[in-house]
Amino acid sequence: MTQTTRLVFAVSVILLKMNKITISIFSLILHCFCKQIFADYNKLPLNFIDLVSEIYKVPAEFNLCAGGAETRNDKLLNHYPVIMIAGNKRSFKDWLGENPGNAEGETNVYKKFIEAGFMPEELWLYQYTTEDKEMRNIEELTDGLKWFIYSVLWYTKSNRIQILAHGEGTVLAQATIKKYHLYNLVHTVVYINGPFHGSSRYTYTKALMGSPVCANLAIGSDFLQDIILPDETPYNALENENNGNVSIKYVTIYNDTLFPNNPDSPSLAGAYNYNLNWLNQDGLRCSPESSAIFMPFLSDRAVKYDILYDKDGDGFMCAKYGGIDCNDSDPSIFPGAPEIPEDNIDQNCNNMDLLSMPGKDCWVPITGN
Ligand SMILES: [Ca+2]
Ligand SMILES: [Ca+2]
Ligand SMILES: [Ca+2]
Repeated sequence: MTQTTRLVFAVSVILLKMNKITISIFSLILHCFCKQIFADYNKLPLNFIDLVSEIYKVPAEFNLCAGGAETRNDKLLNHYPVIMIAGNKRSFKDWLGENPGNAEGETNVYKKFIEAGFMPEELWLYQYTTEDKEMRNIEELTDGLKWFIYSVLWYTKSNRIQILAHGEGTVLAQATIKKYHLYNLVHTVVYINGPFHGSSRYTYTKALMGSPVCANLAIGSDFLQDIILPDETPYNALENENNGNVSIKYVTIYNDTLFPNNPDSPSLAGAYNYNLNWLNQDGLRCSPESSAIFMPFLSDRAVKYDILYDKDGDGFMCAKYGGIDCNDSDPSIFPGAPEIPEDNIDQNCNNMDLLSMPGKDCWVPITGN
C-alpha cells in the first residue's frame, strides 16, 4: 500500500468506529473551522437572504454571491458599499486574487479595500453566472443585479452603492442602472475594460452558436446603442449634470490595444478615463496601478443613516437629509418598493412612473401637478 492509501484506510476505519453523534460533532467542528477561515467574503451573511426576502425578490443569482459581514449589525458605514462584479464566465474570486493576469504585486482587491480601512459590511461580491459558464443574455441578467443593489442598500442602511465591475460585468451594471433608472442610488462606478462600444470578438455567428451575449456586444448592436445613446454618462458629476441630489462619478480603466478594431470601446464620454496599456485584461482589474486609481474614487465618506430622519421607519432616510426615501411619511414608498403603473406616483424612488408595455419596462418622468 502507498502512504496515501494507508492514510485513507486508517481514516475510514476511525470513521466506521465512530457512532453517529461523534460524527456529527466532528462535522460541526469542521464546519465551524471552515466558516472561520472563509468568514466575511466566501458567502453572503447568514441572515442576508432571509431578511431581504421579506421585502424584495431574491433571484437565484444571490446564491452565487458573497460579501458583507457575518451578520447585520448596527455599525454605520464609513463608505458607500462597493459591489464588485466579475466578467463573463468568472467568479467573485477574481476580486480575491484569482486570475491576476500580468499584474505584479498584491492582486487581492478585497484585501486592498480592507487594508485601506473598508469594513466587510462595505464590500459585496456579485456573481451572475457559474465559473466557466457563458453568461446569458445581458438584458435578462439586469433584474438580478437590480434586486441585489436594492438589497445591499436596505441591509446596510446606506444611501448609495458603488460599483466596481470588470469586462462584460461593466455592461451588465450600466444596462441595469439605465433600464431601471437607478441613477439616484449610485455614487461612483468604476468600469474596467468593458466593451461599451462593442468589439469584433463578439459576433452574431457566435451568438447563433450558443453565446447569446455576443449578440448584445457586437459592434453597433441595438442593445449597446440603447445603453450609450443619447448620453453615455447621465447625471455626470464631472460635467455638473446634477439633478437634485443625483450625481454620479464615472471612471473607466482600460487598455486601448485589447480591442484592436475598436480601441476606445471601454472608455465613456464624460468619464474619468485611464488608459493603462501595459496591463492585460486581468492585470487591469487587480494591479496595484489600477487600485491606486480606483480606490480614491470609491473612498468618499458616506452619509450616515439616522433614525431621526427616517420618520416612516422603512429603513431609508428622507431626501432632505441626504437619504433616498422619496416619501418619508409612507412606508410603502422606498427604493425598490413595488411600483404601481400609471398612477403618476413614484413608489420605488427612481423619480419615474412605470408605463406598462408588453414585454418591456418603460419608465417616464413624474409630471408635476
Ligand atoms: Ca423612510
Ligand atoms: Ca418611505
Ligand atoms: Ca407609480
